[in-house]
Amino acid sequence: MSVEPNSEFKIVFTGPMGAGKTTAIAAVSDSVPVSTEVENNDSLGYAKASTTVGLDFGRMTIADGHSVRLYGTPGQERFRFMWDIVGRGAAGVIVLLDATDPDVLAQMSHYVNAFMPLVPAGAIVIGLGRTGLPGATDSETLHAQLESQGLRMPVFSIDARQPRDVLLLLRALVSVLDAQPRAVAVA
Ligand SMILES: Nc1nc2c(ncn2[C@@H]2O[C@H](COP(=O)(O)OP(=O)(O)O)[C@@H](O)[C@H]2O)c(=O)[nH]1
Ligand SMILES: [Mg+2]
Repeated sequence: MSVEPNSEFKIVFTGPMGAGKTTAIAAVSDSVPVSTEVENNDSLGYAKASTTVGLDFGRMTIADGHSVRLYGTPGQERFRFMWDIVGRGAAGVIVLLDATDPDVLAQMSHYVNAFMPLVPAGAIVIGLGRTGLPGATDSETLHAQLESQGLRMPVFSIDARQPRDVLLLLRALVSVLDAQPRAVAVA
Protein backbone atom coordinates (compact mmCIF):
# COMPACT_ATOMS: atom_id res chain seq x y z
CA MET A 1 0.00 0.00 0.00
CA SER A 2 1.41 3.39 -0.87
CA VAL A 3 0.46 5.77 1.88
CA GLU A 4 2.25 9.05 2.53
CA PRO A 5 4.59 9.08 5.52
CA ASN A 6 2.89 9.85 8.83
CA SER A 7 -0.51 9.99 7.23
CA GLU A 8 -3.23 8.12 9.03
CA PHE A 9 -6.31 7.73 7.02
CA LYS A 10 -9.87 7.18 7.94
CA ILE A 11 -12.25 4.62 6.52
CA VAL A 12 -15.93 4.54 7.36
CA PHE A 13 -18.12 1.43 7.51
CA THR A 14 -21.77 2.16 6.96
CA GLY A 15 -24.95 0.27 6.13
CA PRO A 16 -28.19 -0.75 7.82
CA MET A 17 -28.58 -2.20 11.26
CA GLY A 18 -27.39 -5.79 11.46
CA ALA A 19 -25.29 -5.61 8.29
CA GLY A 20 -22.09 -6.33 10.22
CA LYS A 21 -20.37 -2.97 10.80
CA THR A 22 -19.46 -3.61 14.44
CA THR A 23 -18.44 -7.18 13.58
CA ALA A 24 -16.24 -6.10 10.65
CA ILE A 25 -14.39 -3.45 12.64
CA ALA A 26 -13.83 -5.89 15.50
CA ALA A 27 -12.55 -8.50 13.02
CA VAL A 28 -9.62 -6.39 11.83
CA SER A 29 -8.87 -3.97 14.67
CA ASP A 30 -5.52 -4.24 16.46
CA SER A 31 -7.10 -3.98 19.89
CA VAL A 32 -10.62 -4.22 21.22
CA PRO A 33 -12.50 -1.52 19.36
CA VAL A 34 -14.56 1.11 21.09
CA SER A 35 -18.22 0.50 20.52
CA THR A 36 -21.19 2.15 22.10
CA GLU A 37 -23.60 -0.76 22.13
CA VAL A 38 -26.84 -0.36 24.08
CA GLU A 39 -29.85 -2.56 24.57
CA ASN A 40 -31.90 -2.48 21.39
CA ASN A 41 -35.20 -0.70 21.91
CA ASP A 42 -36.18 -1.12 18.27
CA SER A 43 -36.90 -4.84 18.50
CA LEU A 44 -39.97 -4.53 16.29
CA GLY A 45 -37.83 -3.16 13.49
CA TYR A 46 -34.93 -5.50 14.01
CA ALA A 47 -34.48 -8.43 16.36
CA LYS A 48 -31.03 -7.89 17.77
CA ALA A 49 -30.13 -7.74 21.46
CA SER A 50 -27.86 -4.73 21.22
CA THR A 51 -27.24 -2.03 18.67
CA THR A 52 -24.73 0.72 18.11
CA VAL A 53 -26.14 3.97 19.30
CA GLY A 54 -23.07 6.09 18.77
CA LEU A 55 -20.29 4.81 16.61
CA ASP A 56 -17.65 2.13 16.39
CA PHE A 57 -14.00 2.98 16.34
CA GLY A 58 -11.02 0.75 15.71
CA ARG A 59 -7.48 1.14 14.48
CA MET A 60 -5.56 -1.20 12.25
CA THR A 61 -1.82 -1.16 11.58
CA ILE A 62 -0.92 -1.75 7.96
CA ALA A 63 2.40 -2.04 6.16
CA ASP A 64 5.28 0.18 7.33
CA GLY A 65 3.64 0.96 10.64
CA HIS A 66 0.97 3.16 9.14
CA SER A 67 -2.41 2.88 10.69
CA VAL A 68 -5.92 3.20 9.41
CA ARG A 69 -8.72 4.53 11.56
CA LEU A 70 -11.94 2.58 11.13
CA TYR A 71 -15.29 4.13 12.00
CA GLY A 72 -18.72 2.54 11.97
CA THR A 73 -21.76 4.74 11.57
CA PRO A 74 -24.69 4.54 13.97
CA GLY A 75 -27.16 1.89 12.91
CA GLN A 76 -30.42 3.62 13.45
CA GLU A 77 -32.01 6.15 11.14
CA ARG A 78 -32.56 8.57 14.02
CA PHE A 79 -28.81 8.96 14.33
CA ARG A 80 -28.47 9.89 10.68
CA PHE A 81 -27.33 13.39 11.58
CA MET A 82 -24.05 11.78 12.64
CA TRP A 83 -23.27 10.46 9.15
CA ASP A 84 -21.90 13.77 7.96
CA ILE A 85 -19.79 14.11 11.09
CA VAL A 86 -18.38 10.58 10.85
CA GLY A 87 -17.96 10.78 7.08
CA ARG A 88 -16.06 14.09 7.17
CA GLY A 89 -12.46 13.63 6.11
CA ALA A 90 -12.92 9.97 5.24
CA ALA A 91 -10.65 8.62 2.51
CA GLY A 92 -13.27 6.04 1.59
CA VAL A 93 -16.42 4.23 2.62
CA ILE A 94 -17.35 0.56 2.85
CA VAL A 95 -21.09 -0.01 2.55
CA LEU A 96 -22.08 -3.26 4.25
CA LEU A 97 -25.38 -4.86 3.26
CA ASP A 98 -27.40 -7.94 4.20
CA ALA A 99 -28.17 -10.09 1.14
CA THR A 100 -31.21 -11.62 2.87
CA ASP A 101 -32.86 -8.21 3.37
CA PRO A 102 -35.65 -7.94 0.75
CA ASP A 103 -34.86 -4.20 0.58
CA VAL A 104 -31.16 -4.69 -0.06
CA LEU A 105 -31.19 -2.80 -3.39
CA ALA A 106 -32.97 0.19 -1.88
CA GLN A 107 -30.61 0.07 1.09
CA MET A 108 -27.62 0.14 -1.24
CA SER A 109 -28.95 3.24 -3.07
CA HIS A 110 -29.72 4.92 0.22
CA TYR A 111 -26.21 4.53 1.63
CA VAL A 112 -24.36 5.08 -1.63
CA ASN A 113 -26.29 8.30 -2.30
CA ALA A 114 -25.74 9.54 1.24
CA PHE A 115 -21.99 8.92 1.28
CA MET A 116 -20.98 9.70 -2.30
CA PRO A 117 -20.86 13.44 -1.64
CA LEU A 118 -18.68 12.92 1.44
CA VAL A 119 -15.77 11.00 -0.08
CA PRO A 120 -13.48 11.33 -3.11
CA ALA A 121 -15.04 10.11 -6.35
CA GLY A 122 -15.14 6.35 -6.61
CA ALA A 123 -13.95 5.71 -3.06
CA ILE A 124 -16.83 3.41 -2.16
CA VAL A 125 -16.75 -0.38 -1.97
CA ILE A 126 -19.75 -2.60 -1.29
CA GLY A 127 -19.59 -5.67 0.98
CA LEU A 128 -22.57 -7.99 0.73
CA GLY A 129 -22.99 -10.35 3.67
CA ARG A 130 -25.10 -13.49 4.14
CA THR A 131 -25.05 -14.45 0.46
CA GLY A 132 -25.82 -18.11 -0.12
CA LEU A 133 -28.66 -18.11 2.40
CA PRO A 134 -32.24 -18.75 1.23
CA GLY A 135 -33.74 -15.69 -0.44
CA ALA A 136 -30.41 -13.91 -0.67
CA THR A 137 -29.77 -11.41 -3.45
CA ASP A 138 -26.47 -12.04 -5.21
CA SER A 139 -23.67 -9.57 -5.83
CA GLU A 140 -24.30 -9.54 -9.61
CA THR A 141 -27.76 -8.10 -9.00
CA LEU A 142 -26.27 -5.27 -6.95
CA HIS A 143 -23.61 -4.72 -9.56
CA ALA A 144 -26.22 -4.54 -12.33
CA GLN A 145 -28.17 -1.90 -10.44
CA LEU A 146 -25.06 0.20 -9.89
CA GLU A 147 -24.16 -0.06 -13.58
CA SER A 148 -27.66 0.98 -14.59
CA GLN A 149 -27.10 4.11 -12.50
CA GLY A 150 -23.75 4.74 -14.16
CA LEU A 151 -21.86 3.86 -10.97
CA ARG A 152 -18.73 1.78 -10.98
CA MET A 153 -18.14 0.29 -7.57
CA PRO A 154 -16.72 -3.05 -6.59
CA VAL A 155 -19.19 -5.42 -4.93
CA PHE A 156 -17.87 -8.36 -2.88
CA SER A 157 -19.68 -11.21 -1.18
CA ILE A 158 -18.25 -11.24 2.30
CA ASP A 159 -18.67 -12.57 5.81
CA ALA A 160 -18.00 -9.67 8.17
CA ARG A 161 -16.90 -12.12 10.86
CA GLN A 162 -13.93 -13.22 8.74
CA PRO A 163 -10.90 -10.92 8.99
CA ARG A 164 -9.71 -11.97 5.52
CA ASP A 165 -13.01 -10.84 3.99
CA VAL A 166 -12.88 -7.48 5.71
CA LEU A 167 -9.24 -7.09 4.61
CA LEU A 168 -10.34 -7.82 1.04
CA LEU A 169 -12.74 -4.87 1.23
CA LEU A 170 -10.06 -2.63 2.72
CA ARG A 171 -7.55 -3.63 0.04
CA ALA A 172 -10.09 -2.99 -2.70
CA LEU A 173 -10.71 0.46 -1.28
CA VAL A 174 -7.02 1.24 -0.94
CA SER A 175 -6.43 0.20 -4.55
CA VAL A 176 -9.05 2.75 -5.61
CA LEU A 177 -7.33 5.37 -3.46
CA ASP A 178 -3.94 4.49 -4.94
CA ALA A 179 -5.32 5.48 -8.31
CA GLN A 180 -6.13 8.89 -6.83
CA PRO A 181 -3.03 10.01 -4.89
CA ARG A 182 -4.63 13.14 -3.51
CA ALA A 183 -7.34 11.16 -1.78
CA VAL A 184 -4.79 9.42 0.42
CA ALA A 185 -3.59 12.70 1.89
CA VAL A 186 -6.99 13.24 3.51
CA ALA A 187 -6.54 12.72 7.25
N1 LIG B 1 -23.85 -14.98 8.60
C1 LIG B 1 -23.37 -13.76 8.78
N2 LIG B 1 -23.61 -13.13 9.93
C2 LIG B 1 -23.11 -11.89 10.09
C3 LIG B 1 -22.39 -11.24 9.06
N3 LIG B 1 -22.06 -10.01 9.49
C4 LIG B 1 -22.54 -9.89 10.73
N4 LIG B 1 -23.17 -11.03 11.11
C5 LIG B 1 -23.84 -11.26 12.40
O1 LIG B 1 -24.95 -10.36 12.44
C6 LIG B 1 -25.11 -9.80 13.73
C7 LIG B 1 -25.16 -8.29 13.65
O2 LIG B 1 -23.90 -7.79 13.29
P1 LIG B 1 -23.39 -6.33 13.77
O3 LIG B 1 -21.94 -6.28 13.48
O4 LIG B 1 -23.79 -6.06 15.19
O5 LIG B 1 -24.19 -5.37 12.81
P2 LIG B 1 -24.21 -3.77 12.77
O6 LIG B 1 -25.56 -3.36 13.27
O7 LIG B 1 -24.04 -3.41 11.32
O8 LIG B 1 -23.08 -3.26 13.61
C8 LIG B 1 -23.97 -10.36 14.57
O9 LIG B 1 -24.50 -11.43 15.34
C9 LIG B 1 -22.97 -10.85 13.56
O10 LIG B 1 -22.23 -11.97 14.04
C10 LIG B 1 -22.16 -11.93 7.83
O11 LIG B 1 -21.55 -11.44 6.88
N5 LIG B 1 -22.67 -13.20 7.75
MG1 LIG C 1 -23.14 -2.03 15.20
